[in-house]
Amino acid sequence: MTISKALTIAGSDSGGGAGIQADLKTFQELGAYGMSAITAVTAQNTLGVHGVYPVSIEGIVQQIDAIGEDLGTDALKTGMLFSGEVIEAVSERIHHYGWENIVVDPVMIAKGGAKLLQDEAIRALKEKLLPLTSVITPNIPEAEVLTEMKISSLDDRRKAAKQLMGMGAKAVVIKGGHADDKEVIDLFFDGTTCEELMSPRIETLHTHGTGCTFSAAITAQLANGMTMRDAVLTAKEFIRAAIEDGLGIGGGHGPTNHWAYNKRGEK
Ligand code: PXL
Repeated sequence: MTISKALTIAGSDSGGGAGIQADLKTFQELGAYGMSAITAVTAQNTLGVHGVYPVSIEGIVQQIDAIGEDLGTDALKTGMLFSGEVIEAVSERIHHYGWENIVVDPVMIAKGGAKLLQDEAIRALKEKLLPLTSVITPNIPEAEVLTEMKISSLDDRRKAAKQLMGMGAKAVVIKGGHADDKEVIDLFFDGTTCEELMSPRIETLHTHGTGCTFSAAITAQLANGMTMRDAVLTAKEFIRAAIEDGLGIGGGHGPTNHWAYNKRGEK
């Protein structure tokens, strides 16, 4: 049996709904062996981010090297990278190991407004990480920051996706959750086809970690050998089930249900 391996380079969420914790749970559910390099520790629950403790560059690089020199990986995702310095170091290591299937979730701010990426880091993200990226998965506010354009219409989203491809990403998913369309329209663009992927909008407060979970599901399925389009389609089903069957825990923005996708398959 060959084991699919997936690595997440991201922040820790003590509340377990987002970050490294969401990624590893998602990898496990989709049958990929999960590994992590932690970039920052957050003290966090469903009510908000109470503290951010960055890991040193040396500490981050050493975690990545520990994996690169022994286990290797079939796919990886980046989440909270926090600073330009971290982005430069992580990009350099990805290049060094020649890793493929690079999923970039350009995490910028947490739901409560806490900054998970410093402003100066945007340039490093565009110049160093985007050229290595297999797929980038911004929401609309993140896509606006990266492209420096206001995104209102669906046509704006198409233009933004093309611009992100022009910066080096091989595929783009602009997530439609933040738009006010009746249905959620995620735009998938891989350089040849530009597709609108629709799903029903689910009214809930419990969406903490949805971006992390979605990009982790893509990563796991790329590690499993799926094509990009199929990986994105599975990730949509995974996150839909996880939101629909929410856990209802915590007093604020609660986590999604990482078991839901597989539990449905068992019925
Ligand atoms: O969902 C973005 C995100 C990513 N990574 C960490 C987080 C959050 C949101 O709160 O805490 C560690």
